[in-house]
Amino acid sequence: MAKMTSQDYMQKEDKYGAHNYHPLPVVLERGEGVHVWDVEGKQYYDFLSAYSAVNQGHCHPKIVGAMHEQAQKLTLTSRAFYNNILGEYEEYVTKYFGFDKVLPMNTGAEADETAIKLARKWGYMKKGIAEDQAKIICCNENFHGRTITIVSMSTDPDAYNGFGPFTPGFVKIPYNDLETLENELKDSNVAAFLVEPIQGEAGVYVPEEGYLKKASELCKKYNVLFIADEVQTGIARTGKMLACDHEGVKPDILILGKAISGGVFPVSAVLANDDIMLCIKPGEHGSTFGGNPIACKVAMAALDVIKDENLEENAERLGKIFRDEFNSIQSDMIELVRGKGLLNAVVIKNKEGKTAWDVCVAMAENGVLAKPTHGNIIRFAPPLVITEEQLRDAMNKIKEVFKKFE
Ligand code: IF1
Repeated sequence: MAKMTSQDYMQKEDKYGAHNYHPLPVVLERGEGVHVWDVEGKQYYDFLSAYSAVNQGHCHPKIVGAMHEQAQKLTLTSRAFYNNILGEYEEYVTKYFGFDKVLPMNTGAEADETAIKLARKWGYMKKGIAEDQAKIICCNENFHGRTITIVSMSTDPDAYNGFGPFTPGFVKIPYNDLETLENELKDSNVAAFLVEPIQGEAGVYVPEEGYLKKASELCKKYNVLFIADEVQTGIARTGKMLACDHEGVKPDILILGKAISGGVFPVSAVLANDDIMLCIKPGEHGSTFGGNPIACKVAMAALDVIKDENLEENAERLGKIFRDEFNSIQSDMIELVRGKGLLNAVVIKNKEGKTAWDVCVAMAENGVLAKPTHGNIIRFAPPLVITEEQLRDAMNKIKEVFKKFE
């Protein structure tokens, strides 16, 4: 049988798969480190990292090895019984991030949902909020996942249109606006403030210096939990282990996902101290796969790699080079570059009908993969294992593309 082409693969997905995505016309077959290859053998730099899940690079041998080894012993017990891996992981990850306890889940959305349930429980049991009256403050242009409760917080019509009715109890305020936050915090029914330290999906919106610190102080002042969704910004992506670390902020509840497993397996986690975490009692929350032995082994290996390979420092240093190099590109399509560490975005100005999508298609042809968000913003997030030489090589390919559009 003739070898299938990219076109064949795309047609098969179109015929048999739900149309809930509009991918770039690239069919990938293999990944290693910062590179991926398509079915025709073309090599690309991956500058999306599966939306910051592959921070440790594709198919990292230590992480894949951990999965392979555990998969041959015990894959899943459910939480109906104990196993010899979960406790080891729980101790490892709570000490790694400095919290009393962890509630293990699988996807980022599940972790956000867990954090919302935990905050409400704490509101009723510890803050004395009247039953079913708990409110959670969230930010305009947020992205926390795709469940009905989470899109009930969304201000993006594409995320919520046609999915109502919505979960009540969310108060939406502008991001990076401390005055509005304080006004809303005065409502004694507010249990928590849920925020992304940098808004990823919205287009890598970095708040003003001191925003997170001040917001967490205001939450303390009004006895409201500060919840950091670090699913995308965490695990060294912004040049520190957590984006909150840039301001020395310790969230009351920390949400992790994506790169906590290096993109090898679905792993997410909610971390908190006992006074919050113990508000959920046996039988009140759970997940079939949450905290399964493979997930635990994979996550410990993935978190080891972050420290072993100094990926925080690498992200910090190379992120600066990336932004400097991008700012040196002379192109009237480049409106601005913003980001922290290796989570960056470029705002594109359309030119003669050419859009961010066209730039991404041209970059793919030139061997660099990235994808636009919200139409005119291109996010650039390579694996944190990228070397300076590879970064500069990729930048040269990107510069060639912008020169073509001149
Ligand atoms: C898609 C976006 C990024 C997240 C934050 C929770 C979640 C995400 C801060 C939920 C997930 C993913 C979802 C994926 C694309 C990607 C994405 F464009 F959708 F928003 F990264 F910016 N909190 N983000 O960024 O985690 O349930 O997906 O494991 O839905 O297309 P999840």
